[in-house]
Amino acid sequence: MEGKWWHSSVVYQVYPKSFQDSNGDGIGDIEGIIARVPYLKQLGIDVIWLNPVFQSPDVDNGYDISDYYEVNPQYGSLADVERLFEVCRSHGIKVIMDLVVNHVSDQHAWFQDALKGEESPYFDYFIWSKEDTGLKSVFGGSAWEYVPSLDLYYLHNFAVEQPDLNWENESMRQAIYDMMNFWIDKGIAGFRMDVIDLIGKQPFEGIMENGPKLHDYLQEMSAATFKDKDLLTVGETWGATLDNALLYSDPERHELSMIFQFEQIGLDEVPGKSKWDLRTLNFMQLKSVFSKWQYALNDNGWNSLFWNNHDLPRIVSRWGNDGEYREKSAKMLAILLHGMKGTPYIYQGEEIGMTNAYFDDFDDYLDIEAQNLIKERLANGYDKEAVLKSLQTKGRDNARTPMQWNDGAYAGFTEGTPWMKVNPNYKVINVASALEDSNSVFYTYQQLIEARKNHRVIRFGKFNEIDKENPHVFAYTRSDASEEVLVVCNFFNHKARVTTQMDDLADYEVIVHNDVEVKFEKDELFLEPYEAMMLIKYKK
Ligand code: TEU
Ligand code: CA
Repeated sequence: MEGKWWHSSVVYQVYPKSFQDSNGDGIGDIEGIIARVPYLKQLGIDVIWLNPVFQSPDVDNGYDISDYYEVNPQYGSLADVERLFEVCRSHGIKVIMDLVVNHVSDQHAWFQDALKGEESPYFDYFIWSKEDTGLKSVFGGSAWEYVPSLDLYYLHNFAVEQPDLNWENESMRQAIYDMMNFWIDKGIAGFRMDVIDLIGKQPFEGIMENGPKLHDYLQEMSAATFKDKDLLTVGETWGATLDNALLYSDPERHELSMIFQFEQIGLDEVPGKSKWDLRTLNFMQLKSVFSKWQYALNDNGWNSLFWNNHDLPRIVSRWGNDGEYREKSAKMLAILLHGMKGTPYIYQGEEIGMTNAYFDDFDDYLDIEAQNLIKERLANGYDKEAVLKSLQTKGRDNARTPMQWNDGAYAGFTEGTPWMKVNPNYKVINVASALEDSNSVFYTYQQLIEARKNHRVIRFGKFNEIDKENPHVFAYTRSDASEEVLVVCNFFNHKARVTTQMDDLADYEVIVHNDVEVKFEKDELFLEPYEAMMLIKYKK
């Protein structure tokens, strides 16, 4: 396979508000990120995905953009952002930015002008209705907001302050492409495209995801912007299926490099209900979903690999064990994911095994989604404890607590008062102590990134699941003509073993392992709780 640079890259997601404050105002900023570039270099990542830093009233932490061409002063200036690009470049790190074009902020000049009514050239940039058709917002309540002065409703899939853009409007689309080219010209390496599968929406037909013109728009966007620029483009697509994943990422179609699909990450949710309605994760299903995606994109298209982002709870708290086996299970989850084919994404703090926040006061949940949920559920008679439990398990705030750099005040995140509470476990879980301990989760991530660089087979080898029926172990190989990598992961807090297809284990060398020795006897591999390994065999 002919490799593109992003086939060989590992991406690190920086959530600027919570990464590193440099001026004591309690809010992370660009200068703070610049100071931490050497740390990211040490980890070994190739690309930073920067969450939105554009001008914004910050109702949804930057996903409500009021000016695409300006930087939110709380993070710094446009010149600071350009300096960040420069510093990253000098460290061999690329930067991709968030592209939020399903909606803007209600403070954006387009929407403000549109509020004047039909004579505004921007009126048609938005979606208006004479009535509330019953559509629901992702953040709770109706997706229609009434504007008394116009006697009309506008569509907002997310917060009231995030009016949806009307992609049917050609001049709006052109304005978006101009803006994308502005940032491409500044030297960014690509875009992470927020809820991009909503742009083809047909709200009056009740279609939000995967609308009829979605792929036409993406091809048009590509042709107008990044098509010949060798950029990384990754679409956030909650409605992705195997079939449409290939539509997005088949290179012949010139749409996106890859997508984020969420099938495995939703497996602990009751199908058809909300993300708050939980069921026990079925491990066999997790294995089969991972494998299905790996097989489907073995030859064409490309996968992204992730456990976490700023919207998801911390994986070690979710499907690992954030008590006794925190480090062991965090490493296992890393090995399981990073052995697969695709581009891995690491969310800030994941590389040191940061955990959910477990705040027990409603006031510590700052996310608009959380605050809406609290209001809605308490008003509907839910028990306080139950609502708290939901937030502790699935709230987006879990991933958004400040990065834990050291065991000093506020975890070294700020010298002032942090905008959001620091997780109290920072005395134990922090970067400084991870760097001092050669056995820490950090070094497992470092080894996995290094292994991907060193072994073509990890980047491009064919995926094959083995020991499919094993109820405790996820095991697979990756192979090409000259090498074979074997990944074996015990997903549970008890011992397990692998009995099939292991007869030539003596031929393998260890690349990454979260235990001291490989226990192999009489064709059986014995695994300690959460033990995981990545081994390699050189074919003769
Ligand atoms: O997320 C899209 C999205 O649908 C999520 O809001 C998700 O459904 C939600 O987290 C479930 O709780 C993107 C961004 O990643 C998110 O931060 C934004 O809030 C959202 O779009 C709106 O821009
Ligand atoms: Ca700051």
